[in-house]
Amino acid sequence: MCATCGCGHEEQIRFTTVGAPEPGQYRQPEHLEDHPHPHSHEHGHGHHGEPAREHEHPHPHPHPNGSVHSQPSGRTVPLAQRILAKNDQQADRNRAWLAERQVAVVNLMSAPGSGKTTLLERTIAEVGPRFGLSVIEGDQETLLDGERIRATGCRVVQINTGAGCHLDADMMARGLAELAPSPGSLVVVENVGNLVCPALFDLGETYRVVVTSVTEGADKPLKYPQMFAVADLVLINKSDLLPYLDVEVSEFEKNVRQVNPAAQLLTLSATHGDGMIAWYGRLELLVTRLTAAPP
Ligand SMILES: Nc1nc2c(ncn2[C@@H]2O[C@H](COP(=O)(O)OP(=O)(O)O)[C@@H](O)[C@H]2O)c(=O)[nH]1
Ligand SMILES: [Mg+2]
Repeated sequence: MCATCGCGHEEQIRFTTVGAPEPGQYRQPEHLEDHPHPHSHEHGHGHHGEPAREHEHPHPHPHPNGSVHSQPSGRTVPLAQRILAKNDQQADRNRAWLAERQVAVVNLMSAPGSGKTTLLERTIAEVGPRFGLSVIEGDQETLLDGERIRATGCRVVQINTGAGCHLDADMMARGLAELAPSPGSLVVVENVGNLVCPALFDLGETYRVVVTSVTEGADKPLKYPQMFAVADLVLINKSDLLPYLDVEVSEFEKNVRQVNPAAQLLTLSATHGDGMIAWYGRLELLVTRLTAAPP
C-alpha cells in the first residue's frame, strides 16, 4: 500500500503488452547481468533487462498510526517519508538504466480528460517513427488507452494500478523491462489521471510535462501547486475551445508562473493540431540532447 495517500495494493497491479507482438517487432529482453544471477535477495541487479530493483525482505509492517516498524531493527520511521525515499532510490536506478541506453522518458501528467491520450495519438501519427516512440500507459483499470495507442501501430505496455492513484518508480522499472525500448528512442509515460499524487513519485524520467486544458479553468495551478511546481513544461490543451469559454490563456500563464517561474509553457490543440510543431520541437531537443551525451 502507498502510505503517502493510502492507495494501491501490490497484488492488484497488472502489466499488459497490448496487442500481439508482430514477428521481429520486439527485441529480446537483454540481460543486464554479465554473470550468472540465481534468484537471491542481493540488491542492485535487474532481471531480464529490467532496471535493477530492490528486493525487500521482510516486508515492513504498516501501523494504523501511519508509521512502520522496519525489521529487524524495530526502528520506527514515518511511512510516507520512507516510501518516497525508497521510490527515489528506484527512480535513480531507472535513470541510470535509461542513461545507459540513451532513452529519453517524458512523464505526462494531468487530471483525467485533459487530453493526454489524444495528444499522444496525434504525436505518434505525426512524429512517432522519427523518435522511435513507445508508450507506457497508466490507468487504474481497463486497457482502453493502451488499445487506443496500439491502434496507431505504436508499441505500448499498459499498467493497471488497481486502487493506486499514481505510477511509481518500481512499476516504471517493470514497465520498462516489458517495453524494452530501443537505444536512442523516446518513451512517453501517460501517468494515472490525477493532479495530486503523481507529482510526488519520481519515475526516473527525463522530462515532466503537465497537461491542463482550458475547460478546467485557470485556477488549477494555484489549487494543485505541487503538480505544477514539478513541471518542466506545461501544455495548455484544447485551445480550439477558447472562443466558447470565458477564460484567457494569460490567466493560466500567470498562475503557472506563480507556482513555477521556471516552467516552459505551450498552448495547443491536440484535436485541431495548433501548437503541435512547438511540442515536437521540445521532444526533438530531448532526444538529441540525450543521444549527444556520452553514454
Ligand atoms: N476540443 C478538444 N477536445 C479535446 C482535445 N484534446 C482532447 N480532447 C477531448 O477530451 C476528451 C478526453 O481526452 P483524452 O485524450 O482521453 O484525455 P486523458 O484522460 O487526459 O487521456 C476526449 O473527448 C477528447 O476528444 C482538444 O485539443 N480539443
Ligand atoms: Mg488517457
